[in-house]
Amino acid sequence: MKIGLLGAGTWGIALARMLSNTGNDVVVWSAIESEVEEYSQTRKHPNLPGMTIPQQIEFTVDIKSACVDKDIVLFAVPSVFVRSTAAKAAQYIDDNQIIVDVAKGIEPETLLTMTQIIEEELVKKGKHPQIVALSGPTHAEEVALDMPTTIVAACHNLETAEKVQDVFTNTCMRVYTNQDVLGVELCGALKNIIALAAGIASGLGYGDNVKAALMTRGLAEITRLGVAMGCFEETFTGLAGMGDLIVTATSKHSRNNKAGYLIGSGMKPEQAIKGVGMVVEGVNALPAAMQLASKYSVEMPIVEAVNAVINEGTDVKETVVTLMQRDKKSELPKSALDLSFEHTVIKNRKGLGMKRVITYGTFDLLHYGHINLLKRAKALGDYLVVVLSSDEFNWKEKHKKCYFTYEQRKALLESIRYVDLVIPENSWEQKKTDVHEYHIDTFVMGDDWEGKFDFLKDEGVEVVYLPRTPEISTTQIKHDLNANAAPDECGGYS
Ligand code: C2G
Repeated sequence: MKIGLLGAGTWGIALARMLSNTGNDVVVWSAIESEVEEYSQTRKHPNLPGMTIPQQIEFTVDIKSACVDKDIVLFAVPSVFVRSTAAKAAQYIDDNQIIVDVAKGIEPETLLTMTQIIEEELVKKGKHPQIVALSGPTHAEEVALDMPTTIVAACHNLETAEKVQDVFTNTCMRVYTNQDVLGVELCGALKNIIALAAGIASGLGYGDNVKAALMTRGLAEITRLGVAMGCFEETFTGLAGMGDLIVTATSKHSRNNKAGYLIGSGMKPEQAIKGVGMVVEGVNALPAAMQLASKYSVEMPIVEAVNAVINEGTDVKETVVTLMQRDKKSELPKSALDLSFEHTVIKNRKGLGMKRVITYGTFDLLHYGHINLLKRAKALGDYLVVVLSSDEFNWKEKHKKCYFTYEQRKALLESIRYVDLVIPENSWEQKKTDVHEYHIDTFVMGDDWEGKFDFLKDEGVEVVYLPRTPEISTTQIKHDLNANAAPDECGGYS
């Protein structure tokens, strides 16, 4: 394979060496002329002392010669240079190439991941090649010494992910594929922040207990955000998530861990970053992480604590104490019963590529108008989630007094074979997170709501309004019930 590698940083050079040693033609581009001259002459990289750069690797400052006529163009520049590098390279890239990105981060101004930025810049020049995110527990220092390593090749197109898997797999590197690109990239970007936190804790003199707590709870908050953004939970317990977090938060090689340690030891953040002498991606990822947490209303206490220390000058010790004293939390976001039910139903059937539909309503005095709506909604997919208005929501927000309680209405709905899951509707706003949390493809409502929920299209959801069933409504039934009800002997109503 002919491979153009953009960026002569530690990770880029370690990968270039690996790819060259496994028989690929590798050209490395760098914007820094002095780097190109030094590396091509000395065949040494300052951060990889135990490694020699193969003679076969060509170095250049001409980005065209690193892109044209290549099978793969690999972005290995720091996250902050991905957009400018993609803008430079776009004119030389064509659609039948595979673009691979190993940079990890999220752009604060746009909240885009690295592959999304590259795609945006290539589309500006009318280019639409397949793009793969390559991410996992991979210290360059260990890859440079041919130590066994695993990594994830993430692409929406499985065939493309498998092609990259073939090119990067060798006796030292084992590659797994994953189609949840956003999940993989989110892990890669946000785990650096948790690594900063772990380093800060060590710098404060705390031990492994706190480090383990930060890693476990840190992964939990990254997972919560990812699921809210429509990613698969499994991605976060995989190599790109837990795997990468472990190496980054515990390893002496980790720049984020090192920078955190210096800060925890009392150094100012800017001094600590200078002290590490390399890019500390966790610091770059903070603004975006804070914005995403607020956009998707996900609590991320560890990210917030690190942000307070790095960007708001809060006292480190005080921050850790606050973090450890947070209100008591259950480790399970939902009751164990709900979780196991969802897992058995959603997870088992998700693998069948099932389409998930959601609808919302009061469904009081369940009648054939409701049933007809539910039947048509289910026909649009394989799994129907009914979000049932709670008694409080009905009263406060819809000024409806229900004939049946929430539990009674829920029991009736669960007896209908079209309905797969019934969950409570407690607010108008929850739709935006529900559609991600339940991996919804289609939102359905009667056309009396025509247009009211079109904003869900921005969440990647199909919005469908179905014609109401005429001549039947809960209001009408209530009215008839009262009008025709015969008072029984004690004056009550049956
Ligand atoms: N419906 C219908 N035909 C009827 C009556 C109702 O198609 N004759 C549909 C409504 O359009 C709605 C669903 O059945 O999509 C549930 O109706 P309601 O219980 O009246 O729900 P509503 O009060 O509209 O609550 O956040 C959205 C709200 O919870 C919707």
